[in-house]
Amino acid sequence: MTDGLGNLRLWGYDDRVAGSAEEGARVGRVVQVDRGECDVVTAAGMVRAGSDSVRAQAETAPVTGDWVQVTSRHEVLIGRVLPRLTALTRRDPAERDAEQVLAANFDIVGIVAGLDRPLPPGRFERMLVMARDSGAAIVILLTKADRAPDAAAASETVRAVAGDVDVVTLSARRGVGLDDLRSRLGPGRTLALVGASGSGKSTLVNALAGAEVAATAKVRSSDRRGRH
Ligand SMILES: Nc1nc2c(ncn2[C@@H]2O[C@H](COP(=O)(O)OP(=O)(O)OP(=O)(O)O)[C@@H](O)[C@H]2O)c(=O)[nH]1
Ligand SMILES: [Mg+2]
Repeated sequence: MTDGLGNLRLWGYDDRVAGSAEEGARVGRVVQVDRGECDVVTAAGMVRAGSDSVRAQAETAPVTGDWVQVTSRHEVLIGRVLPRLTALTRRDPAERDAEQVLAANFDIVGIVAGLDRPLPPGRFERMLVMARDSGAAIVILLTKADRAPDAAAASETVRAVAGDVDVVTLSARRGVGLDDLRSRLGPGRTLALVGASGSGKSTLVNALAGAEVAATAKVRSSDRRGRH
């Protein structure tokens, strides 16, 4: 931890990232994207970075989770987006063949579904396909077990559809299943959550963090990072 990168390692910086960056480049990880600007965590702390103005249209636009090279002459800019190790993508509904990348470089993707309502037919399978395509490990997270009349039976139904994918039943309210999920994470590992609005993603993030880091309950149309 004497190389000044100790902090970045907690954000997932490792030899694979180091190996894909140019010699001497200042590397950081995009933790949030909004209105064409990004919050990027670097060894020196968090910086607000614009996308490089000379970036060609065809070049990769940064998404949450990307490792990037930043330059700072007059303002901090994102130069190169490093090759993605994993990515959640979906077809752009407007452009039939264009793929939209939602998030990158997570180790695990959690498909979140609330046990307080029936699984949306088709949607669950689509999320499973998206997760399989991402290249990351997958876990199905069944939330709100305290709201299900028979959580065990509901979990069994999901297991039948899920095949070899692990299923964890949780209740953020009662603290059930959190240790199981925590044991799959750890320093430097990144979890991406996908799931319908209201399925309990933000509540889960807050329960894991032990702090109110994500707003819950209200549906926010302007904020769909890493979601589906
Ligand atoms: N009873 C119970 N309610 C829960 C649990 N987890 C989440 N909820 C409730 O479910 C509602 C939606 O939860 P959110 O965490 O905001 O859902 P979200 O998936 O982040 O939704 P969007 O941000 O709209 O995509 C909130 O009212 C939560 O309090 C749980 O384990 N038990
Ligand atoms: Mg939310």
